[in-house]
Amino acid sequence: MSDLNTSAAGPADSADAADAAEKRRSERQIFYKKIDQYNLTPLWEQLHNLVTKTPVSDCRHAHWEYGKMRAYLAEAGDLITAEEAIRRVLVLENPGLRGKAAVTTSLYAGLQMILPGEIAPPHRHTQAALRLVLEGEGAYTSVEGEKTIMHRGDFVTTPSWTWHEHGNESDAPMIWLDGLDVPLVAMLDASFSEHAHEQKTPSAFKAAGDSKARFGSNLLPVDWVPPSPSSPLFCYPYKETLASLRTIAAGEADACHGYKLRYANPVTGGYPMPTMGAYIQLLTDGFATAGYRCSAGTVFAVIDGEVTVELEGASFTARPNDVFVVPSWARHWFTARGETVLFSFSDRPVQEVLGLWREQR
Ligand code: 1HN
Repeated sequence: MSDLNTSAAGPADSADAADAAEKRRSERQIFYKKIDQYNLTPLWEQLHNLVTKTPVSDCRHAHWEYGKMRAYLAEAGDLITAEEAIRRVLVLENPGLRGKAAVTTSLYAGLQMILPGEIAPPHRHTQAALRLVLEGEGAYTSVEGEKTIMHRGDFVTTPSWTWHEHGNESDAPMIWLDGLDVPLVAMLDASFSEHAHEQKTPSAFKAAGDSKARFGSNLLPVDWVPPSPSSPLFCYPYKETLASLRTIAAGEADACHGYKLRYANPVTGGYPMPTMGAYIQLLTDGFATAGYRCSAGTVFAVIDGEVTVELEGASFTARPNDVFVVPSWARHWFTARGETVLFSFSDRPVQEVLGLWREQR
């Protein structure tokens, strides 16, 4: 009897307990308000949001169809010149991150168009850029004074703090996907930039193909010491990439990736740039991948073929030049129709050097 009396609260007791809890809550709220004026806040109210069991992100899966983006870019071409715009780009904003110029939490993506005869003036910035050429033939990007003529599917890099400009001497529009580490650099408060007119010594002219000759042909300049963690090779031609994929496709496919390669810095074997990894993968007709997820939110672009993507309870089919996003830790499945080639990029190099990157097959 006495046991029952002490352990089971009667109606009066529970009302007292509720009053006490309410009093506690309101005392805490008063306390929080008081310390707030002094720029202090209690960790215990948000610890569970800060240290989650698995990644929790505002980044959502997303899919942009090329036909729609292409039509809007054409309209933009009537509204503004490349010179006026500096860069005529439509930013692909993640629907969960609107207003932040972010395609994933750490990365930026945009579709850039340069019309015949236009130039996009030289500048440099601490943000690193990559390009995947989607449409057109023969326009150029110049990096550190070296021109690269671009073809569809080519992967072109503009490492941090390298001078770069674009020009279109062909007779058709040139369109490419830009990937930059803009949100990451913003998070680190490390944005610096310069325009060519502010520069006293313009970068020296180099012959087209200079970097491929020096670094991309199983040769290196004698006494070469990498001056930066970025690849000295600026262009990875699709013609060669596709030949590699088709050659390895004679072997066994990886259950989650099909035939997947990463673009490499030929000097170090590392990533082309320290903040962004870039990848190319081939899925044979009808290939269905096993479920896969990793902690690096990833932007994909379809180069050839067609892929049906299942993730987060949704499903969509991406066709050539479409762009889509797989958020961090979102398990996804791909099914290919026709020989399908997917380009992708992510912040995996950053996560790896910080010891953060995880995957689950
Ligand atoms: C940039 O420099 C380019 O050089 C494209 O083509 C997009 C987005 C944000 C910041 C710099 C380019 C950019 C960018």
